[in-house]
Amino acid sequence: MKFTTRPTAEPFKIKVVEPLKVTSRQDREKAIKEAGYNTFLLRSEDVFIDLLTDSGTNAMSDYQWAGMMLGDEAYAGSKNYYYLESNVQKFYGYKYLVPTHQGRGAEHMLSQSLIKKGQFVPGNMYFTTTRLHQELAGGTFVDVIIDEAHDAQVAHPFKGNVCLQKFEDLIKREGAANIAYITVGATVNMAGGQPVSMENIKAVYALANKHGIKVVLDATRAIENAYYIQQREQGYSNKSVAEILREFASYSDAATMSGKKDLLVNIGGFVAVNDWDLFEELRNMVVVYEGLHTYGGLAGRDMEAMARGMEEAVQDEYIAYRINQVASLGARMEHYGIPMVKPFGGHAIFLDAKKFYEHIPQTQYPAQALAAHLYIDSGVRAMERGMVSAGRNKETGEEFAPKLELVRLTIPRRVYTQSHLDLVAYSVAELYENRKKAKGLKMIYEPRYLRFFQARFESL
Ligand code: PLI
Repeated sequence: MKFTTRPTAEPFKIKVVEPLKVTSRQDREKAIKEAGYNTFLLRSEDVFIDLLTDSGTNAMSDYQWAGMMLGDEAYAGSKNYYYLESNVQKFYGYKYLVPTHQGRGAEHMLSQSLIKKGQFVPGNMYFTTTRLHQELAGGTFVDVIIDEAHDAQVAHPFKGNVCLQKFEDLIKREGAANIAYITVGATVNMAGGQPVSMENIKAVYALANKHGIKVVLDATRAIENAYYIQQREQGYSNKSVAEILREFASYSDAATMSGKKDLLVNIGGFVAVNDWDLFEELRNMVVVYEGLHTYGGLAGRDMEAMARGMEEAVQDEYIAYRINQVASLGARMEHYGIPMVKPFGGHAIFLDAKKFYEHIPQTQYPAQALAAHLYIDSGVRAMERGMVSAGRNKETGEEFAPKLELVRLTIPRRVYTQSHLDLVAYSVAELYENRKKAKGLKMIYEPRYLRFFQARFESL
């Protein structure tokens, strides 16, 4: 094969390897049946290429592993906490830091601190754990993302943007006092990893400020978002990702963070704020739910690894490689005409299961079925992001039928090589060729919360 463009190589080399178990199709058919056709219930051992999530599945560098040996495991005042705090101030610009065991620990405390029963919480599309914590605190989530985000095919450079009109209408309808805060997720996971523009977050911040409403950034993948701004938004092509990130975060009052994504670690998160009173409230709460305010459920070594991961994640060469590796998987599958969310997202390629399995009605969970079939074909583990993930309306008990019925092929950072991703593309293309024979699923067990994690199915 002749190259038509200059290949980009990984800006690192491999020092330690983890062998993978090779299984037969028969083994995999048995394993997925035992797992109730839910990829969350598979044993990791039985998975060949694990694209379930990019959360906590990243490979750490030698610099981060060296930092692990410098863990100061004091109960109080660990030096790793102070280092993490100084890096959060340097790279994100927030004044105060409360570490948490992971992102949902931060969401829990922030929701409980800021939401009064009956208030509304607008956001640019829901995320599962974020919305659940808002609801558990007595709030009601309102989706204020632009309409384009709900259409898998429409092209838009910043498909994660907040629709200012929807936000303003909500303020008019319910009154600013009934709005707890607005969350801006960057990039937007459930929309396919789509970014938010600088212009948009700036405008959201101005409108929110005018009405005395706080802006909370879900900074989980904000570094990946910053790369898109550098590549796509006028006036930013000469700025570094680090500079863009700092400006982006400046248009918010607080952030929740799952360090398990952008920050290249296996565990960790935090909530960061600018307001002293809110910090006081969070510091009181963290000792009840997570641990002392200088460790928040993390070991000192975990805080060190996260602080060091932050330094690596904002490097322009690294982030360009990261986003381009994901895009190259999408480009490969495009040759086979596979229906996908476009433009390609930052952390994952999302297969459009409604289009892929046109003959399977949404009530038979085509995305859940496609994820199971992909595992059977090649041992690739993906995640359903459709009707099963959307859950039920908490008032009526009816199942939500989201417009987007997707399978997410999520790429862990610095873990898989190009040949791994070639195999993924090949396997998806095979399933697409034989799609007419595929059958849907029936749910036979449904847990009360976040049902996608533990629900069980049978093949129809
Ligand atoms: O998994 P946590 O608790 O560290 O983080 C929760 C969380 C918050 N916000 C966003 C945008 C997420 O993507 C997120 C977790 N995402 C997971 C686990 C994922 O697989 O995408």
